Amino acid sequence: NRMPIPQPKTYGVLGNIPLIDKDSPTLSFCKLADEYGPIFRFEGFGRSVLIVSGPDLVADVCDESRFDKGIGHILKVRDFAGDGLFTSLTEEPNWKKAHHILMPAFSQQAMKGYHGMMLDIALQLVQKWARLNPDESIDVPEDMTRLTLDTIGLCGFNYRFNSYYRETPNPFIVSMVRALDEAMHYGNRLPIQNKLMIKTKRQYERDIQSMFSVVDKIIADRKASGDQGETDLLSRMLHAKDPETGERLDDENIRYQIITFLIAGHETTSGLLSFATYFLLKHPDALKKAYAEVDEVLTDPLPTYEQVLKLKYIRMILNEALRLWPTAPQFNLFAKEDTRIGGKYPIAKGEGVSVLIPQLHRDKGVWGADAEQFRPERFEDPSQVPNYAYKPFGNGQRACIGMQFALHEATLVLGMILKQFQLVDAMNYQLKVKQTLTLKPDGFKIRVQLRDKNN
Ligand code: MNH
Repeated sequence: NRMPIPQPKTYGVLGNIPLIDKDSPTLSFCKLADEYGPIFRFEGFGRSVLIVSGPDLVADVCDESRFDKGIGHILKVRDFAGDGLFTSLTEEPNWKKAHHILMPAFSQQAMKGYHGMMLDIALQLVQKWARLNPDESIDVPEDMTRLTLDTIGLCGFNYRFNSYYRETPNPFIVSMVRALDEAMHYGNRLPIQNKLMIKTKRQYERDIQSMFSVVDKIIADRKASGDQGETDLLSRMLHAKDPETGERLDDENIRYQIITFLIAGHETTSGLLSFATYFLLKHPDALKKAYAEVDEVLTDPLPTYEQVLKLKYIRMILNEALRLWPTAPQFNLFAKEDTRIGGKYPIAKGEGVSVLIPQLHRDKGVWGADAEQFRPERFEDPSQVPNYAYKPFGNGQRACIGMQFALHEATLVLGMILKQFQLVDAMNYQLKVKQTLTLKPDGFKIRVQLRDKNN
């Protein structure tokens, strides 16, 4: 039972590329999956990848004995994230070393240590919103990005981006976003096009140098301060030894990890908070339950670590938002050997696979006929969640290290927002999803009113 793998129509040397909207590749892949099914071949510029979204096929490629993380699609990001956790192959020595050293710093237990710093930044958001005039609206993704960036800056290396005191992003972030954008577009151009884009190339190199100098200074300053504590990620990276090799991370690798946390840690979580807010605005029943929960649990002026853990319904809302709009919507693998996916689709050693998460998360066979509906109750009973068809944080040993961090931060801030504000859909927002590296609701604005006034 060897099955041929379908492939959409090709356009000469361009292969399947013309079928993809450059500004939202993942949604284009989802449309193709509707037409071509749970697995199809996609070709562009001489490369070929299997786009997989059927639950049984995804479960099979998640077998880590036959498949491992691929980085072909993010190779250019290594120009500035080097062999940091996100952009390294599993076999590179620094992956395992950093994985061992950093896992404890991202455990649920470790969140206790970050809670106060997360609260510091969340208060800045809540206070900003509380001081708006009634006719002023909030750009939700922008304010959520301020929050997540400032949070990882403070918890990561005791650095304040102070995004709530700026209209435009910090110069470091401007460089980072521009370099990321260039790294993502680079691979979709012909080599000759890339050669001709001299200005873009110079800007890219300048951006990378300026990121390096900011981060290297943070590391040098910390070393000079003689700190021995383990309050943030940076001090852990400077002092902790890998139990397996007895070695510490070197300064260059620490630089790459810091840049990695900034990239991986802020857009995804801000997208999650933005989508969750969007869904609450459009689902009054869920919003009502969420209000009831925060009123019952958040009884002190400031939420405690333990209270955040009790916000079960808020967590369910976040889980369901990540089901419908997983903000890191694809992850890539390669076959470690010649094998068959799901026992029938042949794949050669070294060939690439991309898991199309939004399509997997909306499979009606697994999630039911109402798979397209926002219904947090799906996550009420953890034993009823089909985990093999729910992969918002990736898979296995290469899954997201920041999951607890993101969920604690997001639960805390969503709880604090709901405790204080009534959300107002002043523009009757119609969802438009925008993709950079991650997904976000584009142009999403709301207004808020203090709840006390209305109760
Ligand atoms: Mn995160 C890997 C999603 C928040 C740091 N993250 C991944 C992967 C997914 C993912 C999917 C797997 C990628 C792959 O296989 O190529 N991450 C998310 C989502 C959120 C998120 C949806 C928020 C919501 N991630 C965070 C935060 C941090 C972080 C917050 C750090 C503070 N993520 C990482 C790192 C990796 C990763 C580091 C790479 C881990 C590894 O391979 O060892």
